[in-house]
Amino acid sequence: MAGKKGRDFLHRWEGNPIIALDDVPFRSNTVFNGSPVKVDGEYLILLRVEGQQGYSFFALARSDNGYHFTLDKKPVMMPARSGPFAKYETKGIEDPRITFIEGTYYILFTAVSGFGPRIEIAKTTDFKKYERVAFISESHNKDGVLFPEKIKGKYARLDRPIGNGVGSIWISYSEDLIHWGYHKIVLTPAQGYWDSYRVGASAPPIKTDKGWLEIYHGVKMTSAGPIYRMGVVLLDLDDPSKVIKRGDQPILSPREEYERIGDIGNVCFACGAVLSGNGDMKIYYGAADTSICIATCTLDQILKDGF
Ligand code: BMA
Repeated sequence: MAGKKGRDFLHRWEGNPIIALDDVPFRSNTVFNGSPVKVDGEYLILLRVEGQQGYSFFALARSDNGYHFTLDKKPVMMPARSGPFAKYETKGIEDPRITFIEGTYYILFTAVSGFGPRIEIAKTTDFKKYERVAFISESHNKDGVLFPEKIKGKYARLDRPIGNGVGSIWISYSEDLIHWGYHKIVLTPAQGYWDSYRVGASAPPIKTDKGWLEIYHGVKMTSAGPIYRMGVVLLDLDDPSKVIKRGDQPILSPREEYERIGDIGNVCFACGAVLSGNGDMKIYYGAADTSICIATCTLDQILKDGF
């Protein structure tokens, strides 16, 4: 059920956080910003774990019900330390987002190095073997999410280059998932609103009969630092550079202690959602860069009242 009027639109699960440091079976610093996917009835979350060394890598969590997760004993993807990817992963790999297209799970993530963040793509078919494919942006770009199907014959993605200090959501298209073009701005920070400092795509877009539903993060800068909130925007099905509707209020804001206090406080940062056949949505989000939580609603509710 969506939240009460006057507070947040989304409903927080009472058992939050669902994954925290004590659930990680190897010594780490934090666990957050995980991308969920349902594979043959099993819920998987590809998690960002920050090691005590200081850089991030990925681990995998599994669950039968979407609420209680167990982590695999070892990380599944570490920053490359040799080969063609190593130079741009020296500071780690962050914020994976999974999209399933025609039998393959594609993972867009942020490779971080002294040259700045850039978007990289990897793929897996079984969550056992992960293959890096290519870097798909230059530096100072992150928050890459892939649409789950081709649009007018081309793959499409959203991302967030920082241009002139402004963090806006852009769209681009590709024939082969490697070479990208036709870049266009989709959403810019809204002056005077909760997302006035930066906006970035969070979950891979969800197809609905009303348009592409994008759960994004909006940042407001305050004298005490940034506040990361979750919001929604509806994009045109045939031309997702066109905004149909944009929420003027967030759907979730940091309020609980686990969202307020952590390595980076005041952060609710979604990386994905799982939609059931009956329209129930589980949105998985990183809280305060320190744990993973769930917030719920239904697709009908979000399309009707989320904006
Ligand atoms: C963003 C990303 C996220 C992080 C958020 C809040 O720029 O780095 O991984 O959750 O900042 O710190």
